[in-house]
Amino acid sequence: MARILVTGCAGFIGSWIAETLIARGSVVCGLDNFETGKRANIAHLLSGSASGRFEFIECDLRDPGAAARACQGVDIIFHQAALPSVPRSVKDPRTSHTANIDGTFNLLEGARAAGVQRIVYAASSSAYGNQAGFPRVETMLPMPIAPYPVQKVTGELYMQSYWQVYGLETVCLRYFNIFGPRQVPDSPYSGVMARFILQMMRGERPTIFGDGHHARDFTYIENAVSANLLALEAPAEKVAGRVFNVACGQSHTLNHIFRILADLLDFKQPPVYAPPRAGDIRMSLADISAAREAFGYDPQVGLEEGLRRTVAWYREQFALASPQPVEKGNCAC
Ligand code: UD2
Repeated sequence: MARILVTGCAGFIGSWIAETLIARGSVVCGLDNFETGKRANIAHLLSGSASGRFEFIECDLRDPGAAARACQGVDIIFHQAALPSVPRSVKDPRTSHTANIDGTFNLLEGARAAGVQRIVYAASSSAYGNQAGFPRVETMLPMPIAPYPVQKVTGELYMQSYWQVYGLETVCLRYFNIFGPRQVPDSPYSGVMARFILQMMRGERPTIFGDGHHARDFTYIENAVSANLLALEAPAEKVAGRVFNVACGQSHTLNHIFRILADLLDFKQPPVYAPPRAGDIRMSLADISAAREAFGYDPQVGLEEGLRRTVAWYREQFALASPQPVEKGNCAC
């Protein structure tokens, strides 16, 4: 059986990939440094029925020796470890540079030395920048604006180089605003969906940066996980050395997202509008036909269903974190 390494396994997307692989019968080794990942995201993998099929290594890919050791005996890698967020990279480019470029390079070097067969890499749709032309097609030249997309495009170029020079099968998946359960909601760098949901649940007015017409091709997590598993199984001649958009192929404005979430959460107040963030792109919309043709990617969960599931999950977490007092007369005992 292939030995699979998931980097960033305690993060939002990495924990979903690890969990799905284990549910399908794979044995998974997960790696995280907990810089943004959460122990709670892998607690269920470390105990219970999954525990025999999950091994965890706490390490930082900025350490070349640790990266090389993590690759020993590994056949496949899902490289999700990264320090995400455009505004974080604008504020502190060096820290995200070391995590995203040095960490990725160290992993590639470890993988090359260990004879790893394939790496599926978490690339970013922010690579396209603000150039003209929608939907975004993989043949467009990258035009990254902020340090974060520069780092992610660098990772793509390294992935393609290691395929061409060393024959390491690398597949780059450009994620378009993935959202869903487990996305961190309470950091200044949180994704907009998680942030708005938590703020509305707390009765706080969310802030929309810009006029609300900024739009994203928001993609529910299960669609992104399915793209990863399909990219793992696809023949090398279809995917190796290539870049693919992973999205839904529909763009939604922040005003629209605000309205759907306000309905789902029965939130009655208006948003606060603030100036756009430095480094933000205005709009994203993907052409997903390359992934469809190369490995049969077909996103199954649309925006509204994804938001319903996401809101339900945060409601459950919020209720667990702040139990309500039992009202008199409601007690069934
Ligand atoms: C997301 C990813 C990034 C990368 C990129 C690809 C996150 C946190 N970031 O960046 O890693 O993959 O997509 O395109 O998932 N916004 C508000 N109010 C808020 C927070 C955000 O209006 O409180 C706006 C923000 O200005 C932007 C949009 O929402 O216009 C999306 O922001 P984001 O931080 O969720 O994601 P993005 O697109 O910067």
